[in-house]
Amino acid sequence: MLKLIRLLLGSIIAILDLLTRGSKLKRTIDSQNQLEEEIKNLTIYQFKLCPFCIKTRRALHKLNLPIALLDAKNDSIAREILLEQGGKIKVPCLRIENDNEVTWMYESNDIIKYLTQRFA
Ligand SMILES: N[C@@H](CCC(=O)N[C@@H](CS)C(=O)NCC(=O)O)C(=O)O
Repeated sequence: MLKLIRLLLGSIIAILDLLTRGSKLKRTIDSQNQLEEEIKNLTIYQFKLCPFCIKTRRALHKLNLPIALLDAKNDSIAREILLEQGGKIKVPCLRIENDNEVTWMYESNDIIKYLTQRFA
């Protein structure tokens, strides 16, 4: 029953999000291309209907950041990697790869703040 309510609420939030999304941040073709190179070492582990993930995807849309998204509910490999390397199954989680170092950032507010500071 709780699962059904979550599914229903998640679906309503996802539809409202799609209907109320504003416009994307506009960049020149060159700066968008450069940014797309920079975001290649970023990945977001998420669930489709999690409200915190929807909030994060909304920020990605606004910032025009086509970061790779992995479905940690249905993709068993992504789920296992999140658990083993990130440390827990909690979404959204941003994986940041810098040279030889990998950081797993949990908490939607922290993720949005980090992306906004870096790319807005
Ligand atoms: N405060 C966290 C809350 C994240 C959260 O509670 N995510 C839920 C999904 S909505 C989760 O990962 N639950 C673990 C699970 O379902 O296994 C945030 O803002 O990111």
